[in-house]
Amino acid sequence: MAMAPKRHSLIFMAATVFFIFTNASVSRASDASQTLVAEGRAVLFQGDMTTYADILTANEKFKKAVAADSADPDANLFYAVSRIATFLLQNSAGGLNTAADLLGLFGAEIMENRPLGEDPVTNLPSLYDQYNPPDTVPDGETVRAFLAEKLIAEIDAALANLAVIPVGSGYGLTVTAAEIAGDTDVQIDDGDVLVARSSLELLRAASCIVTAYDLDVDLRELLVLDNGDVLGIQKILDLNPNMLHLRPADGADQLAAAKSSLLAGIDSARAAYDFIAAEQDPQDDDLFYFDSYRARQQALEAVIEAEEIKAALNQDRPAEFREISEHWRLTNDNADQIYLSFNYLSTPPADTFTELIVPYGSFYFYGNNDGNFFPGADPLKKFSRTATRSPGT
Ligand SMILES: [Ca+2]
Ligand SMILES: [Ca+2]
Repeated sequence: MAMAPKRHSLIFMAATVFFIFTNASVSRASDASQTLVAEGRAVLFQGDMTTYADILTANEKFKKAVAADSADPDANLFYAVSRIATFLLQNSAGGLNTAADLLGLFGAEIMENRPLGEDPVTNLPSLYDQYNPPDTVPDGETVRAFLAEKLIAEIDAALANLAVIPVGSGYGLTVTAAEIAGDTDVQIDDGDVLVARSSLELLRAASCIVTAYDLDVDLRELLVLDNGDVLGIQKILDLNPNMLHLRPADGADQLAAAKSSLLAGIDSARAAYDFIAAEQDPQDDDLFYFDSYRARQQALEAVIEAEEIKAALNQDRPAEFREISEHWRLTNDNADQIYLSFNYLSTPPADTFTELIVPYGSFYFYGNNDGNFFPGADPLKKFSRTATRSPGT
């Protein structure tokens, strides 16, 4: 900032001073959160040495970073991820508050001090190679209530963290090669944030569906009997006549919540696909990317199927999946021929032919192609678009 010359009015100087202090206080908060983020990263990224306990320590740093500056996108991104991991890994001080607590009731423990990559969970107790459920196994309603209250609340909190990240404004974060003891940096961008959002929204939808139904069964009894193959599913239902009935109190609301989470998850998945498919930078140092044409097509097909589910839900009709088969014949002046067949779901792939190796010579493309059939980047410009389609060749 330039110094205010002496002749400027007092008001101007006051405004300047105000600006300096405002700025300073903003950057102090930001400095604090950035410092905490850096400390969290230092704990989290120790190459091969990082343990599950380090994630929990880093989570505390990221939590404080968000508390210091709730608008810090890096702090919110790291906290969104680490808080979900912590929910899975950390036993609470008492009661059933985390997934680790739940696992403990079923007889397995989290081994915090194992390095990442090793299984963080001990084996379930067994007897004669069968699961031997301890007396602490909760009843079905306890598990349902845990999912409905604790899990969904944690997902919502992580989604709120992700909502702070200004998707669409070129946000980016780089985890350096040094941090992960890798060969390259890892770039995180909107595509990855959208993948995370979609995953959480879909997990939320699944949780809402499960918790809409009555699960008031004696799980331990069920597990013990099931070991001996005594119970068929009909017997289970006979013993628990209310099981899997929509809960009168909140079942309908839970299903409505499931629907809105599902729709949001599908929208985020489409946005993630569109963003990643359009990325122009080298992708092999990105977090989520398509490592082959096939992987990209599979992702696109999954998104198209999900969008059909969305349309069906919105129009209150069954989802309909239709696969279209196309058969094409390419010929050239030498009467050489190439036959191509491909299948797609409702929307033609934009660049089906990108991996086609065109033999020597000038090939003609035979089809009822109006030039819009293959939108987008179009390698078919190599071909003359003339003549007729040869279906079913
Ligand atoms: Ca890149
Ligand atoms: Ca990317």
